[in-house]
Amino acid sequence: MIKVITYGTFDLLHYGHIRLLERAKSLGDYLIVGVTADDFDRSRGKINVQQSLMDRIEGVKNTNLADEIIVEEYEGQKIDDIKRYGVDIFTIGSDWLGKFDYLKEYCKVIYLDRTEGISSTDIRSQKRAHKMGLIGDVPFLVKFLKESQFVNGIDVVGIYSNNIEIIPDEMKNLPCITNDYEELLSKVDSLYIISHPFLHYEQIKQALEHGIHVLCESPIAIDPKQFDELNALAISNNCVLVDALRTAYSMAYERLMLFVKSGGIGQVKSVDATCTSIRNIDINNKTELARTWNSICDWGPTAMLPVFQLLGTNDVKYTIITNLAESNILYDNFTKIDFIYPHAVASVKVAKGVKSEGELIISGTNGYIYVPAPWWKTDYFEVRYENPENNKRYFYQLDGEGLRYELVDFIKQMDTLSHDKYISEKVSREIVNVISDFYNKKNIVEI
Ligand code: C2G
Repeated sequence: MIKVITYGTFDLLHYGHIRLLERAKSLGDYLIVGVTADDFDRSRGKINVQQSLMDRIEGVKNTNLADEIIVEEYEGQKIDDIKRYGVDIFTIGSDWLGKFDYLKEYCKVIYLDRTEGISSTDIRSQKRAHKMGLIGDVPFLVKFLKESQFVNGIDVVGIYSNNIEIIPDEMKNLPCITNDYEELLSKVDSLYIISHPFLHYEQIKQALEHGIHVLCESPIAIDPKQFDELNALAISNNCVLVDALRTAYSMAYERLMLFVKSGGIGQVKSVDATCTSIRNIDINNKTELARTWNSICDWGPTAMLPVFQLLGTNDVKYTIITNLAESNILYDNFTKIDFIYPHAVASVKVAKGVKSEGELIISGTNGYIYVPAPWWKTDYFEVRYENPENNKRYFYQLDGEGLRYELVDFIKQMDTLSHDKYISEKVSREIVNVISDFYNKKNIVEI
C-alpha cells in the first residue's frame, strides 16, 4: 500500500484545495492530510485564517478524499509524521517548490502544480475590504500603516492631519490626505485613532454618527459619561468601538491570562505592573506639552489591563499617587496607583519622567507569574513555584507588537458586529474611570 501525506491550512476550502487533494489521493492508496493548528499558523505568520481548526478539518473531511486527518502543530513535525505513519510520498503545491526537498531523505517528494486564479487570501479579501482612515500621531501611524499590510481585509485609504505638509514619504501615496475631518469620514468605513486623548470624544462621536467603526488607542475617553455615551451611540448606529491596546493581543499575554484564570497559580492575591519610558519634554513649551500624552494616559491603560482582567472591576478602591511635572494640564512624570479589592491588591506604576523595571508580577496562592521587561511586548513568561523544579517557561512568537492581531480582531468584530469584546466594556470603562479621577483630582495624593 502506497501512503501519501499532504499538509495545509485549508481555510475556506476551495477548488484549488480540492484539486490538490484529488491529485494527492491518486498518487497512492491511502491519503493522510495534515491540517495546521491555529497556533502553528500564527507562529508561521499566517494570522488571517478565518475558520477554526475544527471547521477546517470538517471541510477536508467532507471532500471524502482523506483516509486520515491529523493536526500539524509544530515545526519539524513532517519528519516525525513520515516516520510514524510509514509514508511513501510527501506532496504539496508548487508554491512550495524546493522548500521541502529536505524530506527526500525520508520519502519521495512531489510538488503538484498550484491551481491558478484562486486562493483563500482572495476569498478573504473579496469578503472584506474595509476602508480605513488614520488620525493622530504621525510617526506611530507610519508603523500602523506598515503593519496593516500584513492583514487581509483592511485597506488604509486616508489620513487626517492638521499639518499635511509634513506627511512622511511612506504615507504620500494614500489616496486621501486631508486636513478636513469630514472629508476623511466620507471616504472610509473604519477609523484608527491615536490622537491626544482630549480629542477622542469629539472625533469618535463624529465618526460613529457617520456609521464608522472605530479602533481608538486607550483611553477611549477621559470621562465615564462620555464613554457611556459613545458606547451607546456605537450600538445604536451598528458600529463597533474598540480599545486599541495591542499588548492584549500578544499571544503570550493571552495565554498568560488563560493560565492564571484557569487556576494555574491558585487564587490571585496581587497584580503588580510597571510601564515606563523616559521622554525628555520641555515643560515650559506649553504647545508641545498639550500635544504629548502624559504618563497616566500613555501607560495607564496597558498597566491597568491585567489588573482589571484578572481581579475584575467590582468592589475596588484605589489611591492615585502622582508626581506632576506641570500642574495646569496635569502632566505627570510618575504615577502609582494602589488598588484594594476585598481579597486581593494590585499596583501599577507608570512613568515618562522616571525609569524603572518594566515587569509584570502576578502572585497567587500556589505560585507566581513573572514577565520580564518590557512585559507589554512580551513573547515570554515564567511560572514559578516554591519548588523551582516545577517552574515552567513559555515562549510565543510576537510579530508587530500585537498590532496585527489587534487589527485581525477588529476586522472580525466589524464583520460580525459583535459587542462581545476581548477587552470587555467593563474593563475599558474602569480604565476611563481611574483616568477621569486623576483629572478630577479624586482619590489622588500629590508628591
Ligand atoms: N493550493 C493549490 N492551489 C491553490 C491554493 C492552494 O494547489 N490555488 C495547495 C497548496 O499549494 C497546498 C494546499 O493547497 O499544497 C493547501 O494550501 P493552504 O491551505 O494555503 O496551506 P499552506 O499554507 O500551503 O500549508 O507546512 C506547510 C503547510 O502546511 C502548507
